[in-house]
Amino acid sequence: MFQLRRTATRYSSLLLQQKRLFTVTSKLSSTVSVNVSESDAKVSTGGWTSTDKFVNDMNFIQKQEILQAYRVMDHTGTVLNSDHDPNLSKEEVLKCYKSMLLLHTMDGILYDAQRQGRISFYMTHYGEEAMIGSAAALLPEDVIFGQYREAFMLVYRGFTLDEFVNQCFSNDMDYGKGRQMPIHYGSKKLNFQTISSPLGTQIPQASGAAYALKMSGANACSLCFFGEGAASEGDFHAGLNMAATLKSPVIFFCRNNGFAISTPSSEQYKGDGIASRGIGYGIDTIRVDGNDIWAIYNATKAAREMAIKEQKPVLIEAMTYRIGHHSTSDDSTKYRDRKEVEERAQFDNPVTRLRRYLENKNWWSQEEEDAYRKKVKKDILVSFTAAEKRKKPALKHLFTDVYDELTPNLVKQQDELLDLIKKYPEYYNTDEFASS
Ligand SMILES: Cc1ncc(C[n+]2csc(CCOP(=O)(O)OP(=O)(O)O)c2C)c(N)n1
Repeated sequence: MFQLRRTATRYSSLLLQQKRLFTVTSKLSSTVSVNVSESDAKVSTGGWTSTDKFVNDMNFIQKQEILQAYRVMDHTGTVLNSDHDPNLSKEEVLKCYKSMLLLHTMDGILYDAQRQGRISFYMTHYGEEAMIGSAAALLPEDVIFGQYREAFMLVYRGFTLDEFVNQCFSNDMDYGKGRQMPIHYGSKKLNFQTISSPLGTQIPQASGAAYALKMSGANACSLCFFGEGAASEGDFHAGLNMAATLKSPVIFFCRNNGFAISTPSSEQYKGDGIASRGIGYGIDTIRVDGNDIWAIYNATKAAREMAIKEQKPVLIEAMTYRIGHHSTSDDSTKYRDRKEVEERAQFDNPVTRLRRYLENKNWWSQEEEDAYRKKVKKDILVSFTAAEKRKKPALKHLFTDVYDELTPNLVKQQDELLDLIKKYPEYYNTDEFASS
């Protein structure tokens, strides 16, 4: 009892300190507008004192009905309720469709390149191309935190083919200086935080970034992508709770594609997917048809508005299906029926849906499709060939960038490496590395 009371006192004093901190921050800088309202900083115990909150019946709750997914366009490309058609211009719709085709073509070439041993790893986006709707609904100042299957965002924001392939080849033009596996893209210019391999790390980071945006008074949000598998990580819960309690403008975007490598979602969770968890954390939540670009577009646009205007997090769960293997290190025929995959690819394909939408409007033809596919394939191969010929990053970058200046132990390690290379040139050919 005594212990409990002490913890409660400590918790309230922490909250009070937090409240004081907000006040101090606002007093310190008159130029920084702090969007934390007085009521945000108020201590609340949940108000479990009034008798109408208590009952004499003992009920264990098991929620039966599932949250339905919002859909705008069916698999024939027909908009079900015209009020929900975002009515983007021909140019805007074509930008989305062409981005899908480019991504699809790049995935094919880079996947094969890994099979030929020319790059070390790759991940495709097959089946998840409709996610591009989220890119179209955001503004460039919104900060993106990806998991790894989100190259669509970069394609849409204008990451060049050279930038994609230089990263996948880990050559001297790779922004990460060859320190990460392929597909770990990042772009400061495009507000796309660099991908990191351990699942879930990006989730609390996105909450933190959103809180920083809130504190600086920016008119922007952060958006965090993750898979339903990554939502089993502890970081997911920490990130959501932090954003909910600190009322931070972040869109949590779950790509629920049914699998976490070989683990089907039926073995990943027993509850109603990831959406139910958003509700549990007091976060406004929507489930959408993840193969419907317009459902994703509308939901993301509305979520962005809510997140920024009302300064709070929003969760979107997009229900889709991973058509490709998890990565080049996976063979999905070992754990799922090939026929099921073929059926999904044929009958509920996000690219075909948008293509039909375009055809219904007479905005696209087979000739244009053939010509565009041919052009992007050629462009990708030109970038690919150039990237493959470039040197690897300079060896010194094994040691740089962790500290501002190399520490004495790193200098020692670097000297040892250089001595070794000098002593055994037949084993350490440095010709393929850039000199600086
Ligand atoms: C902390 C951690 N555990 C395990 C892994 C290995 N791993 C990489 S991807 C992956 C599956 C993730 O599935 P999901 O989040 O559903 O995303 P999807 O690949 O389906 O897009 C696993 C287990 C990892 N990278 N990090």
